[in-house]
Amino acid sequence: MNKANQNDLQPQPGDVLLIVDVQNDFLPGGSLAVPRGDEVVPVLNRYLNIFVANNLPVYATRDWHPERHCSFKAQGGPWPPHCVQGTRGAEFAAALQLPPSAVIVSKAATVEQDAYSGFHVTDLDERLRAANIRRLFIGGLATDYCVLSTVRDALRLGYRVLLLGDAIRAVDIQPGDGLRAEQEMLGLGAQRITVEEVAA
Ligand code: VGL
Ligand code: ZN
Repeated sequence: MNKANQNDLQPQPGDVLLIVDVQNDFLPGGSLAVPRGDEVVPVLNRYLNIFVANNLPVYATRDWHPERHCSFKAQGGPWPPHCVQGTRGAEFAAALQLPPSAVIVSKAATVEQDAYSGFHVTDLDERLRAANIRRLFIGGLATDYCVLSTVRDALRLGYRVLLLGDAIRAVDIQPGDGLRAEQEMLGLGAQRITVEEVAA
């Protein structure tokens, strides 16, 4: 890779780190565990260190459901109860080193409304625009649901997306769902990166 391209991967003003749904219920032992979901945490901590050291903003989305949310099986939805507001399962992974300045974006927070994308019925786009953000470094859980939806919306809204290929994991209800999601995101214009390229 040439030097110009490499420099381009260094986080700079206009960039944010957007961490998607790294919550206990999506980790091993949680009610909607993503296989090897815990593996994203130490890698995200490395991205976090880089962003914090450079005084760059960090955003974190969270699935934030009321009890009896429409996406739960008892209500006819596809999922076991997960990320219920105020429960331990809805908390961010304890080992995730979010800075105090991190902006928390809650989604799917009413019974009748589900949202995989961090942009869906939130003020995320408004806030990013107000802060002159043009480029999003996106990682977290799960590749084939909330990461995919968030990346689709980000690209549609005109942001550049750097997909943290080493800091995402998939539910993979059908084998290959995660890989297909990744292919779709790259096809739509996201660029896959790893922390070594950013730290270089
Ligand atoms: C998610 C399933 C249900 C996610 C959220 O964060 O990817 N997946 N709710
Ligand atoms: Zn959910």
